Amino acid sequence: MSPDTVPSNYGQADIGIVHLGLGAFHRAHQAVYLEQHLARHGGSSGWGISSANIRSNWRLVEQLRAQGQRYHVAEYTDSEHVTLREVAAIRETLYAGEDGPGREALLDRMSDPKVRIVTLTVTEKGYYLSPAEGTLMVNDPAIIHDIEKPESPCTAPGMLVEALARRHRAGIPAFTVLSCDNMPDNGKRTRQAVIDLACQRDAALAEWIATDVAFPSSMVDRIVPAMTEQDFTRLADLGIDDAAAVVCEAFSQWVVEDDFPQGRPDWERDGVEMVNDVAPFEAMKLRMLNGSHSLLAYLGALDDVETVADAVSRHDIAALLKRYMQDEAAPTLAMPPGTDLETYAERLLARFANDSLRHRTHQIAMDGSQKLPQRWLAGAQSRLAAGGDIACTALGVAAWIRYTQGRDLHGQLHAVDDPMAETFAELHRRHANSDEALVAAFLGLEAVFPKALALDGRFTQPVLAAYRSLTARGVVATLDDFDQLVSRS
Ligand code: CS2
Repeated sequence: MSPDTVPSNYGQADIGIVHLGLGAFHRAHQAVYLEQHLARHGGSSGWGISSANIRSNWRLVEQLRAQGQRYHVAEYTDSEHVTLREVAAIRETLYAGEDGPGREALLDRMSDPKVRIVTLTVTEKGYYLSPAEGTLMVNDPAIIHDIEKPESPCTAPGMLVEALARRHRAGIPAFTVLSCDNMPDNGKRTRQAVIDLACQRDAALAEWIATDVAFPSSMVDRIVPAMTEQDFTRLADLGIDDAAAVVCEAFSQWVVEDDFPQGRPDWERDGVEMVNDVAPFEAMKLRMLNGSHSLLAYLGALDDVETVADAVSRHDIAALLKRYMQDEAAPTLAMPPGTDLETYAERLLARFANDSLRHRTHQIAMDGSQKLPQRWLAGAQSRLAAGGDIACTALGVAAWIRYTQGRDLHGQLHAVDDPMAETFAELHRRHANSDEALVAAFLGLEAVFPKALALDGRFTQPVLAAYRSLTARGVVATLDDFDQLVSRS
């Protein structure tokens, strides 16, 4: 295979954006949009990026420095077509994970008047918001730390508050905060986290943030699996020796609420959709794409299915995803005219089937406590309010409960990567002898399940029936008899 190559060869760009969360997603999504922007402006637009990790992965920060802040993104349409892009939009990388110069360097950068936007991909749990209520978890040890030592924060909300406090003191206008994480109303949620934290420190600062800082929302979409040895070998075959490289799909979408009082790049010229209201796009992506992802991830992981492509190659799982999207997700969405959800669903299944990507079901299955509310539960509530069916969602919830046991349906052990993993283990220990008590205990987790849903028999009964079927008969038989299971529960 000979790839299409896109080298990076513009002049040194000034830094105008700070990004928190230098993961694979950021490198393959936002940085690529900015790469195109900077290439168009010959590097002179002032919107280069400084990217920081605040809690983990200092190695990547060092790696990028060692290779002159350049890396490759391999965009696979399918196994025959790949575009190899060189990216130099990330002008600086910082690690602020421990006390010391890294944290100060990041806060200095965030306080620089030339920085006018701070973006984030810190995953759902990085906001320290209760998943069900969306308020700041003031009893979390990391947040307690940031309340007690606000000048040396260790969380993303803490960094934002401290940097804004420094700007406020110095009379520098606030930056705009743009969340790029998979949460509904991610701008409003980020605002809530930052203002809740600032309130603990200084009411006047909180007031200034509430009036002066814009927190636009955005919907981000590109499938960017964690890199595997196999990916690095494939890249080596294409002549690329790059420890910071990322492999992803060719598809990419970014819809951004256009609220940048301090200015922004002319992103619309690079395919970013700048809109007044992101909410319908967020809901569509979260419930259709991410909701399907979680559904196939829990069922697949329980049945020893390694990747997303392997899962959708199974007729039973593909049929379930179609049914979920058509009957349970799409009817809950109110989209602007011209949006065709049927075509969107078909394209999602085609994207999932891209077997050039080794997107592991266990990767998607992590952090379920943070993901379920926006992917499934909000939709299920609106479906039930309309008298609709939620059988596929109930099956997903049952699979998630079973997954949190840390053992698949064939007896193989797996890690349960979730901030609530200890609580889950305790519930499994305590209710090992009763499916009914176990399911009730999980649905009673107020941090995850809205009370009204946990008390609604139209939800709890199908979850219990699906749980029993999965554990007694496995995934294949449960899906084979799915219609019967639905009519019985
Ligand atoms: C996935 C997402 O890991 C997950 O939970 O559902 O990372 C998904 O691949 C992206 O949101 C696609 O845009």
